[in-house]
Amino acid sequence: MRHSPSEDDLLSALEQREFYLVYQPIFNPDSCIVGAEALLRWRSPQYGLLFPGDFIKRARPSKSILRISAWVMEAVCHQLGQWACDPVKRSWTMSVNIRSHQLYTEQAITFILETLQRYGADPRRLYLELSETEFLPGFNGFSPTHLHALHKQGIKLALDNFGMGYSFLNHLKKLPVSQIKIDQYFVKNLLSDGNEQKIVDIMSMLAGLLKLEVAAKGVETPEQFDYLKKAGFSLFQGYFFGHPALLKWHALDSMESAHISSSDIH
Ligand code: G
Ligand code: MN
Repeated sequence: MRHSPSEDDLLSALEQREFYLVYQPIFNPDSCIVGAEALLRWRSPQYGLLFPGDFIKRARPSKSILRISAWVMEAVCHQLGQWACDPVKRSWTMSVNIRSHQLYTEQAITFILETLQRYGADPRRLYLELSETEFLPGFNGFSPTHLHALHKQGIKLALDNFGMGYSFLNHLKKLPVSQIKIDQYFVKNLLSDGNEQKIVDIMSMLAGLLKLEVAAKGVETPEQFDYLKKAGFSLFQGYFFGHPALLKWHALDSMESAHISSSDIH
């Protein structure tokens, strides 16, 4: 895309209901689905299909970014509430990427808790994925106290893109982390690069010692799955298992009005 969308573009896209979520399934070592990660997409008449990295670039949140983040939280809580009524899906977890700005204020924390409650969604099923690249020294302006408040209510924190950002291992002690999710970069070269294997093994051992779940994303082949399973990984996500896709049962009105076929794959 040649031009970054303006603040007005983003606000108008929200108004026109051009944002939607796709979900990528997450599997356990027995190849059973145990949850999904919600991923934001924007189908813009002007720019085409856009991914979050195309339009959420600025470190400081603008009004539109804050509103989009709130919309995402609302949509995932709605979906989690729907799953709670289904005998199979009620045990699924929902992972969602969040940015540190969603943890700045007490009101932001209250919003997450109230939204879960409003849709009858179980906080224990929600995983907030905070990318390690958000961890500038000093926590990028958010307060760890807020994460502890969410943790008390049962919400889980996953450190996303683990190994790619500021791998301050003391984050694992200072923050109520439940899961580390290693970046797909490490999975990509797993079978051709012995060093990558060692790094993956060490990350899995670290997670085991700290009693954290360890998840891999970007799993594309059965060989990668086998290696990661043997290395002790507990959760798997990637094209080998399923692409991010729309859910047939995703019944938010705004999604339906987007006229996107349920077989659409992204
Ligand atoms: O960082 P984040 O959790 O948002 O990463 C998810 C992104 O990675 C999605 O946008 C998705 O399209 C992409 N993705 C998911 N699975 C795979 C995979 O197996 N291989 C590759 N190359 N990309 C993937
Ligand atoms: Mn993620």
